[in-house]
Amino acid sequence: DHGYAAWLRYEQVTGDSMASYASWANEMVLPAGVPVDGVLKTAVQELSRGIRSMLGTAPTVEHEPSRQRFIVLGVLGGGSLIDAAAGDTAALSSEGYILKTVHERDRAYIVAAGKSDKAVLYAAFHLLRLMQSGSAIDQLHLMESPTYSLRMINHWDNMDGSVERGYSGRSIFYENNNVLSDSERIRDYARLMASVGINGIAINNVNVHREETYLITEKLLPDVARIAEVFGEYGIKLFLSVNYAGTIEIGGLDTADPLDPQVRTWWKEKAAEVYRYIPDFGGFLVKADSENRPGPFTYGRDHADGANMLAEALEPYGGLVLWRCFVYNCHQDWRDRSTDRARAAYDHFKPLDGRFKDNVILQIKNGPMDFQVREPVSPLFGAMEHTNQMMEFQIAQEYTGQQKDVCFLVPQWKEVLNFDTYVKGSGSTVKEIAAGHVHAYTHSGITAVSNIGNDENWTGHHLAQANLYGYGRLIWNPELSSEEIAGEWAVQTFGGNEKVRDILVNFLLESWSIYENYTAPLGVGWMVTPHYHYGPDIDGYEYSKWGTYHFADHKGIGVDRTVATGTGYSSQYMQANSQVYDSLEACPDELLLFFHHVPYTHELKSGKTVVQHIYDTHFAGVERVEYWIGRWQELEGLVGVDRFRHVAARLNKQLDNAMAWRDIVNTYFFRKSGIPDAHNRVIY
Ligand code: BDP
Repeated sequence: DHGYAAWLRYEQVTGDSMASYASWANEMVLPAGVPVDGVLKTAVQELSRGIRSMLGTAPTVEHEPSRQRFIVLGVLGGGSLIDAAAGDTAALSSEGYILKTVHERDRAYIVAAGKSDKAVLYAAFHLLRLMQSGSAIDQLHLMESPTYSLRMINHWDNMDGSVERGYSGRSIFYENNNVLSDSERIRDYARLMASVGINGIAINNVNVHREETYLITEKLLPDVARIAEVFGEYGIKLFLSVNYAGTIEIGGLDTADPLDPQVRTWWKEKAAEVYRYIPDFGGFLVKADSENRPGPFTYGRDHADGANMLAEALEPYGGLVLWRCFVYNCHQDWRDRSTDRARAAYDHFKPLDGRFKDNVILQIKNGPMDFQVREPVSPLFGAMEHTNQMMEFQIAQEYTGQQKDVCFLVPQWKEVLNFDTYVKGSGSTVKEIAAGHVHAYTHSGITAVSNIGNDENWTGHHLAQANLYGYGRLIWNPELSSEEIAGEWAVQTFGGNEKVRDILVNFLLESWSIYENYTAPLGVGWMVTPHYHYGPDIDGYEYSKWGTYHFADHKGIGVDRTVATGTGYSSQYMQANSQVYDSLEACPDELLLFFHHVPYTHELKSGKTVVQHIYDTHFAGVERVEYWIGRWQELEGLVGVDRFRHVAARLNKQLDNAMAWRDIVNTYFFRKSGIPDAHNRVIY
């Protein structure tokens, strides 16, 4: 078993549940007169497939019930059985659904019905999830709508088949500068994504090289349209990253000035062409003026000019521009302490509030730097009342172990979502802002960089599948706890054995903190091998142009981002937060070195000194990896041999990595500070 089915394994059900499920699932009733095509057809197929796999036989599909128990599937308003059961569904969004067990005098049935075909598909997957987890379905009374309207994935896939920051093989979309013709794998991917509610996927890297620039031309659009069709069957819209300088690269013009009429016309014609091939195309994702990518700055224009130019082209078709805010100077002089990369997104975009068209959404990374193991929440999020925004997470574990080390990121994402920005007083959490509840956004939601590739198990490490699953579930419903999500995933992916479940869940829940323990301390970030971002290199980014410094010397460490003596980054937050971050006393330990430069002897809230904290956490991180290696061994025979061995091997790699970090970090700070470990452990 190589993990290809991920969480859609649908293993044969046994025991008591079997008889119960079978009593319902022999017959599927679809309202008469409704054409069963498109996404609705997918819903019927998925439900049949799952049931056949779990119970041995697929349900018969009827228009009129012939049994005493059955499942009814359909769109709300589409038939008497559904409507009688539905009750008041005004609160449901267009992607919302009900799952309800109705008991009448002489018959009973489960209604899985939604506001749209897509919602029916989500209802079907929900029912399958319950059955796969061994939950009772005799008394269902559920109503669900997704919290976010855009629930997206961004692929950083290149047409040569490589994946930027990919840790699980090559692209499933491209090879050798061609779009792959085998759609089977893409379909299986679409199934996985739809099963957790993803409804938009951008299929190419935000760094658009020359080859990918052609994705929006007649040369490649027929191939892209095939992918869009497969996604479309699963209710997923396709998006493309575009090259801001497309007019120059492939358009035969010598400018990409957003105010130039020829440039505007070119993009309008481009949009028309794209929509001819892909009528439900989602829109363009753009990385401009960032890390050497072209952008409007070249022409003395700002990002509102650039984004609006593309938005105008997409507007007639309802298309969106997802404009990234990861804009900073990546050629800065490390000797010059006046530029702070953390400030950049806010400084660039905040003054533009209100200038963007309605079909532009600013896509903002969760932190001000770059997907570190620990960062504060970006102060730009929520700071623009009149501009649509969406959150960008990274499922790919670029800085969090690269799918060699286990790092379950749902707890990190939950912290971000629960962060209160105070932009409109208390309760203005990121969670509510991204949902468009704090400012009345026309469009908003959440996106994340994918962690999949063409490895048999999709994600390299089997346990990294939990991040993909967890991301989808969390952005459907951010009130789910990390534990619930990990538990759902574990049971569906590794079966119902309680010991297996407990070990997996507890390991996943602790894994982020373990990773943080043995890597860069107290929010300072970086300290990674330059370019690769795996493994320790304390000064790797210290004297470089990227704006990524820790400023360690013999007395202390940390970045002073306070108002009085530092870069003033702390003032980008609303006062309730800025006063906490700005104050050495109030700043939370885990972000201390992000905001303050302190002596090694500075005492943390925990009562330890900074340097002792560094020593202790690095020893503890390694010990916990050793502990979990031991626990994993207990699962031999309880999980399939392939997955057992694969995870065991990766855990050994993780241990090597953790030990390297521990030894290098501890030695570095021992040598810098000259302060010995209070417990006299070995520091070289
Ligand atoms: C960084 C990655 C780089 C991406 C960039 C981005 O190292 O590969 O291109 O982010 O988000 O994390 O644009």
